[in-house]
Amino acid sequence: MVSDLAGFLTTCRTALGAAHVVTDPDVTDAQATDWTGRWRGSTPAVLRPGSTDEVRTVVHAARRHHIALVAQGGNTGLVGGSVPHAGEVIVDLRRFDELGPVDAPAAQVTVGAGATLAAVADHAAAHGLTVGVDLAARDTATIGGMVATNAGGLHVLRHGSMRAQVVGLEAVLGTGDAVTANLAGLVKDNTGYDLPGLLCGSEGTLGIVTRVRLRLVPRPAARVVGLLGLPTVTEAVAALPVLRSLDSLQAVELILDSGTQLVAGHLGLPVPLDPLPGCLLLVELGGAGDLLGELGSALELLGQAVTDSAVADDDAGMARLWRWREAHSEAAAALGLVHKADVTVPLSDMPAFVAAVPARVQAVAPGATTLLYGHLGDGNLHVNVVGPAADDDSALDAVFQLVVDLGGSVSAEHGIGVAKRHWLERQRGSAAVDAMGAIKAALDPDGILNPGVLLP
Ligand code: FAD
Ligand code: 2HG
Ligand code: ZN
Repeated sequence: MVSDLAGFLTTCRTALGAAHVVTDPDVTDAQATDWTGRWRGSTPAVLRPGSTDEVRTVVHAARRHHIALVAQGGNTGLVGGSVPHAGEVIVDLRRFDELGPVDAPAAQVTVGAGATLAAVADHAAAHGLTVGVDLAARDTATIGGMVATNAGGLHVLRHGSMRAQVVGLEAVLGTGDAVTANLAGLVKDNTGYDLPGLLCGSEGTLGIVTRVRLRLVPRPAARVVGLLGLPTVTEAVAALPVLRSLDSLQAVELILDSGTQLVAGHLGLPVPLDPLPGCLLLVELGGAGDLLGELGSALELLGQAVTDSAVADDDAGMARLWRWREAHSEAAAALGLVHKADVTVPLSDMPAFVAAVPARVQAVAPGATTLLYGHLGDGNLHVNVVGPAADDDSALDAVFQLVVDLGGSVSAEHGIGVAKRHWLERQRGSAAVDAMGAIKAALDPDGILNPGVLLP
């Protein structure tokens, strides 16, 4: 099939206005590379539609002229899904940034797919509400991208991942048809297949999300953050029952001494606990009760397992403690090109997994630096490896093999993208992958949406 880029762009210029069809390489090149710099593509154009009708026109024209498209929000995805690997045209959704009125009785809001997480959270805060998912890329990541990746983040143990926040949505499918599903925000609607649920985690391969109806959660009246030092991951996992018993628990995040030292060097700060324990848990409580008292009783119950701790209940102090966890991605990036894995393993295997990963990586990538941290409360660990060349998958493949052997998942939250495509079938089995392929063929019959992403 011969593609007709010139004809396609002419249609787009007429529909979107020439200003919203960007072909200047100074702009397009930046959007063709991902946040990590590992995934680099190229694109002839970035389209910036401003309405659902314009997206429909773009998709219909793409079908007619045989042009492949890549949906893009904040371009903070970490699996290469937002990058045009084979010269696809980028559809940038960031003009969809409208924030609908907060429906306080329903605790819901309808927002454009291009609204950033931070903008939606600020908008909801005026009503004492917030978004149930939070993550460090909040100022740039868009709601559409978070839906498409079914993002997880820091509060999954409290509120679930993005799929649990999505009540309804509007999307333009690969057919060019716009579908709306429960934008009215009905709590109960059992009329057939769950399209919003299907689009969550579809990574732009089935449809382009344009608007989202989000469930909001109460914004905690107050918060307390504790950084607890423990000797090893074994004690950290053993602490989970006590921490989970806390009514106000919002987050339990894991960092290790090696990562803490790296962040200290990166930020130019002394380590937060001295002497530095082998393992640190960042614990956040939120609510209206006696949070310091609650954390204090947990510390008492944990006894000598916690060798040292730092606690803050003021905004600046809590932000300082969170920085030790959230700065891991940027500290790793400062070392060089980072290979990223976001895996789940059964919590009972977590200590052995943490112990085994650096050696597995060294065996195939001698001299590589391995950084481990993550959302311990969800059994989700991030593995960052610096050393191997961009196209060398051997280190992450060794990690993924260990994960699969333990009955875990090769993606806890970032998705499959192009980074883990070759693991999908081993992870899900051929029948499931065939079913996914059938859904893809039905909703994107010409295969023009994010070809090469997610499905093998
Ligand atoms: P993009 O990167 O633009 O796109 C991601 C995928 O979604 C691509 O496949 C793209 O094609 C598709 N897509 C984007 N918009 C749409 C749309 N409107 N319709 C259909 N498809 C679309 N993820 C977590 O889960 N938890 C974390 O804690 C977390 N922390 C992060 C911290 C940092 C510093 C960074 C850089 C990233 C982090 N991420 C995390 C990864 C990332 O998945 C999220 O930031 C976010 O979900 C991506 O949103 P985005 O708008 O940037 O999407
Ligand atoms: C986090 O939890 C994110 O900080 C990013 O999911 C992880 O950069 C990473 O590897
Ligand atoms: Zn994460």
